Amino acid sequence: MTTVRLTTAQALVRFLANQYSERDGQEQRLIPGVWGIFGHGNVAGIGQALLQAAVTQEADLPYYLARNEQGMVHASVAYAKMRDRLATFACTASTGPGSTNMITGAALATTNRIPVLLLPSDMFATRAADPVLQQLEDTRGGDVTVNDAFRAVSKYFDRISRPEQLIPAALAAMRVLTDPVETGAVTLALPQDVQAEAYDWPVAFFRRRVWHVGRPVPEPAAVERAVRLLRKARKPLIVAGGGAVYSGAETQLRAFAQATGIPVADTHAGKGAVPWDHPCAVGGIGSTGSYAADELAKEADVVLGIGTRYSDFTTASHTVFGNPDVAFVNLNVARLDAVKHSAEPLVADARLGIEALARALKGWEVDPQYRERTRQLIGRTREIEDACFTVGHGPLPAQTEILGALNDVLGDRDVVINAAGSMPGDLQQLWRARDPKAYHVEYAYSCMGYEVAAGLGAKMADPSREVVVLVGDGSYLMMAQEIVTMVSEGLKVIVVLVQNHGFASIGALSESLGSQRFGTNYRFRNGGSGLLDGDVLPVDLAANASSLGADVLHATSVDEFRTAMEKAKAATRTTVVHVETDLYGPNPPGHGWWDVPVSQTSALETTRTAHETYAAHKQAQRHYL
Ligand SMILES: Cc1ncc(C[n+]2csc(CCOP(=O)(O)OP(=O)(O)O)c2C)c(N)n1
Ligand SMILES: [Mg+2]
Repeated sequence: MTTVRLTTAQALVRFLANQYSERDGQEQRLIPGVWGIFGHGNVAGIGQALLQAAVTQEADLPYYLARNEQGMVHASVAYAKMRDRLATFACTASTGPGSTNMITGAALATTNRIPVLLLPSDMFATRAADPVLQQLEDTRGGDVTVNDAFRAVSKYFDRISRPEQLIPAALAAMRVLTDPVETGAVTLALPQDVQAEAYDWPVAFFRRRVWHVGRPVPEPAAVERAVRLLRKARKPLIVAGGGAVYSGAETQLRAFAQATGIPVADTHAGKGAVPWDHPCAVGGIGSTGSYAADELAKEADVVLGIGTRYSDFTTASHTVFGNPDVAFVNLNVARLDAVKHSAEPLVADARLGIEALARALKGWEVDPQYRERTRQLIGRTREIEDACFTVGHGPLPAQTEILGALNDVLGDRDVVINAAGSMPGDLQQLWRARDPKAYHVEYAYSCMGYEVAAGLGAKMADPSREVVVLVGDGSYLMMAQEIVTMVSEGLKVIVVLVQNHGFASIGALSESLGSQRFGTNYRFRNGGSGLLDGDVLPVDLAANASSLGADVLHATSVDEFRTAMEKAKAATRTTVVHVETDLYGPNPPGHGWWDVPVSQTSALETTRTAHETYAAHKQAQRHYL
């Protein structure tokens, strides 16, 4: 056996540089680079290996320096989302805090089912110098380290305590990353001494490997059962989720909807699979759904879920599907999702599943009255949307007006990114996407701080697109530092920073739940009340963005915002458009409910009233059995 002597870290770098994914005959690098922040634990291990690769060109694995470890995981996830999960980055971090900073990113990746390879550094395998700086000394056992916290949020976890363990672990990691059912965060914890340890590696470990990303075919009997149910439907409704996008099923879905007349509602991850102005497109569904989608969901007798995990926002906490006899057909590559709501499961790739259904349903379509009903509901929905875009609110504009203007000025291929706050709900109802990559809202983990870092990753994934990060002041304050990385990498992203001095989202939620917006405003503590309801803080986030190296434009009205956006589009550098909006809305009208429990007993009148409302809503909640 031919071997080559390398450290564990050098071997990992060489291995990663030779991994490819392939789907539909198209190959691409599975791990095109490594994000990292060095400290003890990786500086002389993976760090040395990446340097050696760059200097000797023995492996092609570029290194990117992030500013926050959580940020680099978000950037990698955004990259992978843009690439339909066929490529992602590896992320290396130093021992202790550097590594545990990646845990939130890991949870986000796994919750969203998006691949990312994490390489936290770990304590000495030899334990020669224990306890080292940043080491957890656990009385329960000498092998417990902070990296064990990754286990709960990783789809595969391994600790490489001997060099040769890397061989099966690295292969297992690639298997999980490229499996559409299993994918998520994959963690290989790397003890710092093992990273630097030399071993004679079989050369075959480093051969070019192509990981085929499959399109599982539906079982004919399952198609038959699904079609039997669909043929009986008088009021069917499609719920298109992320699976429809990752599978690249948009052409098939559009044609299927057109042919059958089944209206298509979408989740955050599925928006854009069908363009907003398609005659069957009824918009977002659920807690923050559109009027048309939520009305159709109330009546639907058969729901065809395509690539959706039916989160509580999609089902309005199990209330949106109101027909007592509603039945489900779930086309999903994951059996976990396919069987949800007692569905007739169709376990398959979304594209192949839709093609099979289309063949079996050829010639079948909904009644003309149902098409007409859909058309009318869409008409009413347009009026609601247009009213949100033109409320003429003052003196500060309403957020919905800003979103309307943004939608106007952006092109079909431009990507809008968001994750947390009041904007995901508004976007779910109002955003008009034509392209499956144009709407990039992370709403499985809804993680504040995702937005700016994700903008970086999305731009790297497709530099030909304009990437627009929409971020609230709260989210910006949690993590804006990857602006520095955009600047250092010469990447142009537009950041629309929506300043409303607090949490519009949680403030409104708190109020609706009888908790009076407690603790949700960014204000001074009031000497009188002792609450955080004093004056607005003298915070200048525009100056902050400028200090990080971005160009900054200000807007205080919708017209100024349009002008600023035109300038930002014409710019070649990362540009932050700072716009002030009204914390108190108005927001789009709500059509769906969200289950957030209210205190059953309270000394406060507001809470007691809210609990009555809560109890009434709770009545509508059901299991779909
Ligand atoms: C990391 C993280 N912490 C807390 C939350 C809970 N949360 C959801 S939205 C929100 C406030 C967001 O504020 P901002 O970004 O200003 O958006 P706005 O609500 O004002 O639109 C909070 C605290 C979260 N989603 N993520
Ligand atoms: Mg805010």
